Amino acid sequence: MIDPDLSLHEVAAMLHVHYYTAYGYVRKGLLPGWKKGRSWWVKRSAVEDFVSRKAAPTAASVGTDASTTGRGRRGSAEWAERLEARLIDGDEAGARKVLESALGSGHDLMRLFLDVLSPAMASIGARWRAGELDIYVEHRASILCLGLMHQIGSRFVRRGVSKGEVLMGAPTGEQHGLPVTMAAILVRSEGWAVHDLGVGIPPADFASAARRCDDLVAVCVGVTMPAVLPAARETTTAVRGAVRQGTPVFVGGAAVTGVDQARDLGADHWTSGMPQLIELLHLHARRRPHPET
Ligand code: B12
Repeated sequence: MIDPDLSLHEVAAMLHVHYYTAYGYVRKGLLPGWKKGRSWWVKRSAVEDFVSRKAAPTAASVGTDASTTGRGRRGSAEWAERLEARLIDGDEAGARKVLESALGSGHDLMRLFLDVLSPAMASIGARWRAGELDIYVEHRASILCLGLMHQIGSRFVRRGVSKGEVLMGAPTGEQHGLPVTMAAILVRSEGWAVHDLGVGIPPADFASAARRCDDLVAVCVGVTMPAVLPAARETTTAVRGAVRQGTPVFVGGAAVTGVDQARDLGADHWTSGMPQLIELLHLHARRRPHPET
């Protein structure tokens, strides 16, 4: 069946909305589209999907509370369960559909990653540990997640002047790159130029990556495995010797549980989550001297 590409004017006419409303849907990732030259294009099937999602009953229309709409905690948990099932089956198209539908039901990128994708992966990890899932199922789910995070995340990259560079990565011994990449995509979506170095970075290499940045706002070291904490400490020490005084070093991830531990690892800050990290980055971006001075 032919699935034509529609211009944003055609999309706006089809949805009976203003051109800028259609543009907003695409920019917020509610309607999957792509840019060719100076114009945005959307598949007709994507517009039809969007219309059917909008027509689905919502809390307001059926008189239930917000926790059943897909926006509240219970809603997120339901999306996470659906995603988990698709990931376990290795069903990429199905997993993408779940994520697109969760976006359509009101999740922004942050909530999508933190409340839908992350719990789905945590549950897969717990089920692997309990011997319920084979290791290949977990590996396949991780790879699918990484691809989907990049695909969806790329739609949320802020255009315009960058707020500065942020370096992110995980030290030697760490193989959990997905948490760092998730954090990197979320920070990028807020307007920073993020260098995601991935995992297993020796301290000296982390430091030389920091040295090469012209407009560095912060360095973020991610640790998931407690066994990697000593390597994180070596990393913060090496990085500190390479950056301009006052450039903050953050240590975070599942293995770091409090501010005292983060300080002991040589970090300036610990944050309990991504929204707090982004708030602190904003603060530091405002305080830092201009790169030329
Ligand atoms: C996928 C996965 C893997 C994949 C990783 C693939 C990849 N590319 O990342 C592979 C297969 C490689 C793997 C390997 C192992 N894994 Co594993 N893995 C997982 C799993 C299922 C998901 C991890 C994940 O992506 N979570 C989702 C992320 C998004 O959540 P998150 O960690 O909370 O991340 C957020 C924050 O931490 C934050 N963040 C991250 N970095 C930073 C940095 C800063 C500065 C800040 C502020 C925030 C921040 O941002 C993220 C978004 O909010 C977890 C289960 C779980 N409970 O998480 C187990 C889990 C982490 N793995 C575990 C284990 C034991 C292992 C292995 C030892 C298994 C083995 N026997 O070989 C190895 C260790 C490898 C190593 N040395 O690192 C255990 C860890 C237990 C522990 N506490 O020690 C877990 C919890 C599974 C379990 N239930 O036992 N694993």
